[in-house]
Amino acid sequence: MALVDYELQGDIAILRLNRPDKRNAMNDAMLADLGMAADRAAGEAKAAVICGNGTHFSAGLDLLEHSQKTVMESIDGSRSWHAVFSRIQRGKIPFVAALHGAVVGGGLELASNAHIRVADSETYFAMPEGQRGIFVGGSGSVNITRLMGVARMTDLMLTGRVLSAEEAERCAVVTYVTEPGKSFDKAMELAEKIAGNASLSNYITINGLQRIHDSGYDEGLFFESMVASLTQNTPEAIERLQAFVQKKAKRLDIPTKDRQSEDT
Ligand code: 1HE
Repeated sequence: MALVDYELQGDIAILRLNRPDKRNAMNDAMLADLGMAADRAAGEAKAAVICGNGTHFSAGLDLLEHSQKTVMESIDGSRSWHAVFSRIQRGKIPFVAALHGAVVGGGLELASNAHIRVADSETYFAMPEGQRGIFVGGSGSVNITRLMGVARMTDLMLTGRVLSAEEAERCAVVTYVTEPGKSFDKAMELAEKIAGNASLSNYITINGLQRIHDSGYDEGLFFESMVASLTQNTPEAIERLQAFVQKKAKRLDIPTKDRQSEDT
């Protein structure tokens, strides 16, 4: 049985962590399945949703398997998490994480490598590494810290504090909170929208934005100009720009109640 279920629905790949009896704790076999599923999605989908089967998104690293590893095996393990998660974060297509239940330790590290995170209102988040006597190894010190900042990450890691979905939204760990049980539907809705964008725009957004943010001010602006001109000169961009000029483009989804009509 695959530890990550894979399904293609139209342009959207759906990756479901599939070890619900162990709360989707990530062991080496599941990580390998996740890598294969991410590669398959990159080859045939325009966007992906990652979620968890059962009552929780993920309880993080499989602590039983981890407790049997030598120092060198742990280093290898951590580097494998980095390699697989990079194929998600810096791959070809955007990933939306649909979160529910526990999003803990390595589960939050995985979610932090998606490009958008949606949680239902009962989701909770924690980094219990300190309590377990370990440190993050799945890119959390970089990627979760990028989302919430060093001060909050330090707090979570030192105190084991559990954040609610509402608190997670306030510190930008998630950008959408839904009713209980609805995070997957919302994630699919977002993935459909994303899949409708020009694929090069999506590619540059997921591969360029964070790199620009990490670079110096001047380098960032220069890189921005280069990728902007590269993007706008593709046939897909030219066609979309023409559609706008000819008033054939879809309008913005402005959230007003009295909007009369939606253009096609
Ligand atoms: C596990 C794991 C796991 C559950 N590794 N087996 N992560 C943690 O420290 C979180 C540990 N887990 C929990 O706190 C709880 O399981 C939950 C709050 C997530 C869910 O509670 P609950 O009541 O729904 O489930 P449970 O009864 O605690 O667990 C069900 C089974 O899953 C049980 O196995 P069973 O054989 O006794 O049925 C648990 O042992 C098993 N299970 N979580 C292994 N994590 C790359 S570095 C990342 C570092 C980290 O991720 S540190 C944080 C690790």
